[in-house]
Amino acid sequence: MGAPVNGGGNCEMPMASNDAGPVHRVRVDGFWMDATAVTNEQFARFIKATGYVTIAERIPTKEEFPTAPAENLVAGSVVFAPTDHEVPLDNYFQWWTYVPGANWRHPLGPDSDIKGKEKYPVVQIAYPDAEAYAKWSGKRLPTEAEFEFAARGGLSGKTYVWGDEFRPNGKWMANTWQGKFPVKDAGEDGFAGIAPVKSFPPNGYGLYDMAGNVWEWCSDWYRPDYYKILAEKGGVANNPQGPDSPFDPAEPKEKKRVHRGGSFLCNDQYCSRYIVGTRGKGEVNTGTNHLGFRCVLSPEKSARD
Ligand SMILES: [Ca+2]
Ligand SMILES: [Cu+2]
Repeated sequence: MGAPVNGGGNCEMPMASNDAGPVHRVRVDGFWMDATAVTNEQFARFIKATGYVTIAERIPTKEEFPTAPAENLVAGSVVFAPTDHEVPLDNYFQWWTYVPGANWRHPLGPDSDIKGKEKYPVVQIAYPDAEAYAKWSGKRLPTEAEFEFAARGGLSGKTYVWGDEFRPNGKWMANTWQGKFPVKDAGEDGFAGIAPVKSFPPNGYGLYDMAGNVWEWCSDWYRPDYYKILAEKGGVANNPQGPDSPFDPAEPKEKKRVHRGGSFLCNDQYCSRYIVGTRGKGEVNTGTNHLGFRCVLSPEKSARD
């Protein structure tokens, strides 16, 4: 598990980042996993049944953000916007914006909707939203180790979910970004932006989009040194559940959990974390338009009981 680290890049550099190494051995118990990310249609069923209100739809409170001016306390979420010219890739605020009114029903903001997008992955989902859905469906979110085990689809030590070649026989295997980042997604793989689930071939376990399309929440807290800690213990890590508490030196006050899989924005100029074994991270209450989730189930428990 993990990915070889190539050079001194930080977590936002292309190829594998420092937090993905060293490669270490892991075993996980058997489990079932959703074949696709949770779709808008599935999430809508959960909302209808429970009346659950997602984090992005709730008005942030003064208690949560004591220093924020009252006019900034507006429900919304984070949306990618291409830049109108080439920019240095050193500051992601150039292409990420907090958009009032953005949420799972309006993934890009109030003028967008999900009509006709029933089979697209639900996005603008914060960790507690994903957890609430999982609980309702009698499942749970995968650990990071489970996600990677599943993503590898029975292969071992490969660069990608499907093997070592990015485009075997010229075939696109995942929804990623082509063209100059973050200016224009050329969509050479068939999709500029998000794609419906099952648009690309499944992996060896029959799982779709385990790389690319949308990032997916895992239940582990994020620490960049977690793999180092596991590797130093030696042997085989048995069902690792992640560290006891989160810590990201880049943003030490934020509580982050692991994201896995990379998204339709990933590319080899900035962030190529469609490479299996590489890691992402996100503050637990923050959704984006390229972040979703899927659930898993341990075999001794059956769904919805
Ligand atoms: Ca694409
Ligand atoms: Cu990426």
